[in-house]
Amino acid sequence: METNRANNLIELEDKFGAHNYHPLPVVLTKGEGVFVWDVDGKKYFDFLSAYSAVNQGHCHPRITKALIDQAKTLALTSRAFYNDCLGEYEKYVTNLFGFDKVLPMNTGAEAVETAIKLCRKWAYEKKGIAENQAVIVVCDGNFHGRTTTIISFSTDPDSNKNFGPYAPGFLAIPYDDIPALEKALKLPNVVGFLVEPIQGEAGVYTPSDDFISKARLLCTENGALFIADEVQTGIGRTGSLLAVCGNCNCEQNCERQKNTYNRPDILILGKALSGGVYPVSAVLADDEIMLVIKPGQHGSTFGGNPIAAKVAIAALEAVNDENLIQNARKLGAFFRSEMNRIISKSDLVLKVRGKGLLNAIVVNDSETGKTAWNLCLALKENGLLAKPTHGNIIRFAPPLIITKEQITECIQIIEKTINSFKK
Ligand code: IF1
Repeated sequence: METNRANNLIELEDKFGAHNYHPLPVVLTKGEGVFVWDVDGKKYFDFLSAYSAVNQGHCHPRITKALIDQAKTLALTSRAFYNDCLGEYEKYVTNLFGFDKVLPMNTGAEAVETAIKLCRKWAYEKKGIAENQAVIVVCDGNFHGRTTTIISFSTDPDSNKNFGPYAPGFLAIPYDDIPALEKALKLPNVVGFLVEPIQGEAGVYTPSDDFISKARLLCTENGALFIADEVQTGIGRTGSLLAVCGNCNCEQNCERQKNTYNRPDILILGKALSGGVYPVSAVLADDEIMLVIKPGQHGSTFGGNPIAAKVAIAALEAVNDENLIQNARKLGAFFRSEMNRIISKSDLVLKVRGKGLLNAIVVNDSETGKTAWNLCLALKENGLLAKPTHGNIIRFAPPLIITKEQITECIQIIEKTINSFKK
């Protein structure tokens, strides 16, 4: 039950803020690791991680130190001048993911827009596609951000209704449908395939095991660019450094070379690239693609700023030094097996699906999602914060630093809430 202070703060947002969200009725004031606290001092497990931006845990000391130290030294130069942080970050991140170059941006949507521009320009200048004729294949149920170009190819009315006219040059096919992709890639002027390795917003749809590897191969065979949107699935979330890595063994310090794993032609990162303390996104590609953009042809005021550079290095080092990939893989499997045990004894929840610590349950609910919403309210009362994605699906995505003891406690909260839930 919200107290006066919480209600007053909710009223302020209602009166003075746009109504572009419908948050769960909880007002947070502090975050640390896997925990957040509301204004009345109640402590919760955060099972959303700011949509996987806080993989390293809230206010990670190493990342916030990098933010504070750099913010007190040199925050923003613009790219009109060089600075002493960007080059080192660019070297670090391109080595880590195995690409020639990185184009630094700020939000995930900006990085997706950058990838679209790179793909189109590469098609016109390297592939000889007639100008303004490029077509990029996308998937039904996609979520890649909220700019007008990106919502132009969304298949979700909530994302695109009444925001037209829509940008041309996109063709949607069913997700996880290799025959449909094979057919689409043979159509004239098709130059790229933009895909989430797991569809997060659509409801944590994990595709067939061979979908990504077959898609990668088909793009190669058809001379189209394989563009992986790892904004939500990347940086350890699915139990690999990248979801496109599939089940390769991240235990060793994998040498991510140019012909290993299902290496995309363009890789899009965001969210946990900063551990949630600062907007940082990135687009990685090899010279043949990246160098089609010449000076003055793309950029942004904050893209590649010194704070972003230092924060991103700290955020990526934390993932590696704290073995968060391995932890996500191990505890994700444990979480799903425990959820399956709970589901087998309940008719409230139909299934659990996901990979690593990106999971979701499908609630036995009408499309309105009322039951899923009320279940999240009950989870909140029991000390765990999660929120329904589309209708009857609840995403469960704790920070990757969560321990076995903590996730066991969360599973107990979820089990108790499901068993005592009255529709
Ligand atoms: C909201 C969803 C998740 C993303 C993928 C690009 C972006 C996102 C795969 C754009 C962003 C965020 C946006 C946020 C809620 C959240 C979300 F529900 F919207 F769809 F995570 F599933 N690619 N996802 O998931 O990155 O510009 O936001 O930095 O808009 O409500 P961004």
